[in-house]
Amino acid sequence: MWTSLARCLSRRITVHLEGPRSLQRAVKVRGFFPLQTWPVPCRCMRMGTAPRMDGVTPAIRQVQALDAERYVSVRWEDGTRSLYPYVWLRDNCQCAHCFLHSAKARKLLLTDLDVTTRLERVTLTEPTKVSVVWPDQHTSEFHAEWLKKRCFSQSARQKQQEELFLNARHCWGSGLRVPTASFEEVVREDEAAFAWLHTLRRVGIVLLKGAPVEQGQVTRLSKRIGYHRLTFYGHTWQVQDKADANNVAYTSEKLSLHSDYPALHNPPGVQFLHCIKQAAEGGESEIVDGFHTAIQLRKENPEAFRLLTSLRVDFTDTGADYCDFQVQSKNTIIDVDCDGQVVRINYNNATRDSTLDLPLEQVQPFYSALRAYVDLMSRPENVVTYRMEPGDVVTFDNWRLLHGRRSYTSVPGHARHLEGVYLDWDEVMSRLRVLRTALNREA
Ligand code: OGA
Ligand code: NM2
Ligand code: ZN
Ligand code: ZN
Repeated sequence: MWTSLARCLSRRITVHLEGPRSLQRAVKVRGFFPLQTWPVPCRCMRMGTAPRMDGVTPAIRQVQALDAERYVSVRWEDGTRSLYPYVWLRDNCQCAHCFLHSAKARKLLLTDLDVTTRLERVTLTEPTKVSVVWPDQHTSEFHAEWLKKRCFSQSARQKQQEELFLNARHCWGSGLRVPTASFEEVVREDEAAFAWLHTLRRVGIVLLKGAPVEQGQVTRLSKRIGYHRLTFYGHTWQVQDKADANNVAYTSEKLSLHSDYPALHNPPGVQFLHCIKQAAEGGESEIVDGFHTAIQLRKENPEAFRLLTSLRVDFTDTGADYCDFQVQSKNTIIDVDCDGQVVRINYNNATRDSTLDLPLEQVQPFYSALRAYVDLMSRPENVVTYRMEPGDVVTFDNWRLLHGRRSYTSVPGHARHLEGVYLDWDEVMSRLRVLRTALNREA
């Protein structure tokens, strides 16, 4: 069952990048998501270009040194051209003197790099091999495939970056049917693990079913990636109604939509939550696509978006757990990168500090902006509600999703219990790439 899901997931994504019409065809064929529940592509996606190199080494027709610009020009068999700066070629010489192949790392020191180097000659020694002789007679060889991948054109760079980081996202609203997979298959099978992580990246959430109903499962799952992220709440943490709770999560109260741990300057990228025991009544989960709703806010209320992306808010977390702690951070509610893309949401109303380091006249506008975003994300069309059952492990993007839980009734002898663990995206993406390479799969 999972194998077909895995095929379905990767096909779905490849097809999606080709455009919405073929997307609809794929949905009908596979039926994984009913059409209305498909994550709706929207402006907040960074569109990637789908096809990767087909494994056939591209051939070169001609190479030429452009001395005025200090570029090597590579004319490909299909008539297109790529330009490579001399300095970059010299810096990236692949010979054993300049590059340590066992570490796939540069040996050449920057202080030994002539950043205005000239070249003596460039020749095409084979249809797929370029040789450069430098003025000091040092020789570098570059393969066509290696060069093609590193072409400096805007479209080639975009394609390479999408392949490396999978930043294109499927946005969704209340119509999302939460992607589901088998816990045991993900732990045991590479194909299943790849599909899981790929969907976790693209959609932001995957619900794994059928985990043993005992502690230790989120640790097993984090070992599948590599290692977890330790915080002051411990290696793993138990979400239960506790006396003298050191966090509002450890009560039976409602948790409004939040991301975990904005009190850290680098909040955990990924979270796994395993339901060991569900409440007799209440305790349902709610999720929202924080990126999708932030883009909606930018459109509907640009001033609120501007304030939430520019004003830094204080967060605080004090207590004792793994050890005693007094954590303080300053984060914008919505983080954007230098291109203006939304990259992280930092919001937990419980840990937002009463210290608010803003000029007096910016306080009221900040509250109005925050309220506008919270009201927008809470609209029924943006919220997905589900109920975790024992054996479910929800895995989600803590930089993107806001999540909440309804209050629950604590019945003695039937205490609700979830076990959680944090990871970071670097480690999760690393595992995704390793699996992709091992399975020889497309982005
Ligand atoms: C939390 C949390 C969800 C739940 O502990 O931060 O979001 O369902 N818990 O209890
Ligand atoms: N827990 C669940 O931001 C937060 O305080 C999130 C973290 C206690 C580890 C809750
Ligand atoms: Zn060299
Ligand atoms: Zn939480």
